[in-house]
Amino acid sequence: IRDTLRGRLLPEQGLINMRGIDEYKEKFLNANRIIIVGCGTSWHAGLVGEYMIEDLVRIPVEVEYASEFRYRNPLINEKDVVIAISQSGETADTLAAVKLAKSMGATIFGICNVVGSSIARETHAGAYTHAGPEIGVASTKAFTAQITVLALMALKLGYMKGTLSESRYMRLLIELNSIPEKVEETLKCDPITRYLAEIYKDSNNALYLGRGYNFPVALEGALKLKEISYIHAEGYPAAEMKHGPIALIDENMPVIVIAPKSDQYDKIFSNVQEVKARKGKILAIVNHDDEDIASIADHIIEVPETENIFSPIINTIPLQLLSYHIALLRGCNVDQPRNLAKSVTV
Ligand code: F1P
Repeated sequence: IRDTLRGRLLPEQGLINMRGIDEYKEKFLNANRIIIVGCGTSWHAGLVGEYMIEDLVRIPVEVEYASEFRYRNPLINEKDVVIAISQSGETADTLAAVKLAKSMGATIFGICNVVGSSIARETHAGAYTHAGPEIGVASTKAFTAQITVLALMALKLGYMKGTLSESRYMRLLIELNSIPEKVEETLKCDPITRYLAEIYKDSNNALYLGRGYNFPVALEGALKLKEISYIHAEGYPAAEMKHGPIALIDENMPVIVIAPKSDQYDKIFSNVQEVKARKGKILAIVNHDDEDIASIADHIIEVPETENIFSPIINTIPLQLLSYHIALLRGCNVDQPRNLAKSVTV
């Protein structure tokens, strides 16, 4: 995250330095809509981006799996801006989606990690994540870096468009600058996740719940568990639980709830109560001073509080660590999970 922010975030001067945005400023500010495409983890980052951009910039955003977008004959024109997200920059579906949107006149902005990769070369402009090489197949630090780039973009565009007040802009800028320290603090939860992995390692299923900015985090937490531990897991918006998944809850169903302080805290507290009433086993990700959810959850992992829009960066970390420790305890190869390739180029 420090490398992603370096040279881009200058809070003392109230500036965000992103050349790719400056060069295509008119295209972004006059866009009819922004379409974000990506696969897997990168698609989850795109969902967080949707919430950020619609919240701060007030431009409609759609997020699509590149693998669907490329085949479904989408309607695109020159007033659309497409943001393509890919760690490797080589994912075949994302590359094909970019080429299709470009041929229909859209402006393409890339968020890639690998400099000079195929997707980066097809874009009009972009921002590298600078997350360093991802050693394992499953995308981890690339995810938090992608969200960080999306946060920088949303802040900069919101400020330029006037949809974000100067005071909120400055407050968010200062908070974003403190995220690297908060990430370091969050990493101290490693021993507790190791301990919890022992408890949860023999589960056959898991349900991840979050609301708002932390709904995509629930999806990503579930994907990490599937990818490296081979445990079936599903991510769901907590409010959707009552429309189906609640039927699955009993004493054998671990439910991982992402529940930082936010304006939706009371609502997620009642979701936790609903799970508790059905004897689900609850592991909650909460802020340090949490009382309500902490008092009824079976286990908690405490993380530092931050602005709601940056909370996915923090809350993803304990979920990644949990999957990592569970995978190790189950004897899985965390760097090279079965059936997965680093970049899916076919
Ligand atoms: C997309 C992705 C990863 C996943 C796995 C397969 O890659 O789905 O999110 O962890 O490695 O590929 P990318 O387009 O972000 O490189």
